[in-house]
Amino acid sequence: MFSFISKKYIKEKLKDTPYKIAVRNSVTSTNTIMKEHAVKENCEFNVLVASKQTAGRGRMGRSFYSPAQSGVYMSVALRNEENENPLLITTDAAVCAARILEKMSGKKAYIKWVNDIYVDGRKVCGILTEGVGKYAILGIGINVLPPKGEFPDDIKDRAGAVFEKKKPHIREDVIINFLQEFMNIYKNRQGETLLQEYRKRSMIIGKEILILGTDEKAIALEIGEDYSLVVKKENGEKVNLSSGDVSIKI
Ligand code: BT5
Repeated sequence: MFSFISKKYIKEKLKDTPYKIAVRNSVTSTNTIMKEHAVKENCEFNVLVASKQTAGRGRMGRSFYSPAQSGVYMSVALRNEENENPLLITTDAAVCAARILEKMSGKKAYIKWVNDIYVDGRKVCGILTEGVGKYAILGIGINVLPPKGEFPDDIKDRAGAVFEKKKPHIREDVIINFLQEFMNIYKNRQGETLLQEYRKRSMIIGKEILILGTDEKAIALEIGEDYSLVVKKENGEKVNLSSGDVSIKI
């Protein structure tokens, strides 16, 4: 039976939080809509959740497949603190998503630098943080359940879902757990502790990678203090890759 994400269920469980939650059945992109709001009004801790996106976005103009009855697509508006690196929102959210998905599914969740979560060797979640004026819009898409049919051809070899079978309110519980855990992390910035966990969950350290754009091969050595990826190129040169200008293929 077709079902949309229940706003009532989420609101009851998230009563005593600063979040202001809106739930829609279908939108173009929760990030795009939240960005439009953020230029016009005060929207700290506004959350927009959608059961489906028709124009879900990834980084660098890529798209994020967002079918109904399968995933959770949401955006959270946060203050863009001047003295803080917005990348930390992405990395905090990655640790948070990995924690809750692992807890809920019992399966180990890894982070693929810098913004993807992998379970059973497949990408189950992507994160896109975008700055707009005073706000940073944290967008997160999670493949909670397998899509009807299959994933599209271009991603079917690497996309996966966290759970195999439907359970009542599973998507709502993912949303609730993520938002609760994220607020906890956000309010008690755990700096070093989160970096340690990010490093521990990182799945590309020691592996050969391909730096997209340049097509150079390199070995991923470590996650730096600033969440850059330290790699050793084939010519022996060590470089720090920043998240903005590269993608990595394993
Ligand atoms: C991301 O970008 O993975 C960030 C995705 C963020 C999506 C959320 S949903 C709510 C909010 N509103 C939005 O419009 N976006 C955010 P990137 O690292 O660039 O990865 C994109 C690539 O992942 C694509 O080019 C595909 O190869 C692959 N991909 C697309 N859809 C996928 C899916 N559902 N599951 C796994 N991989 C996918």
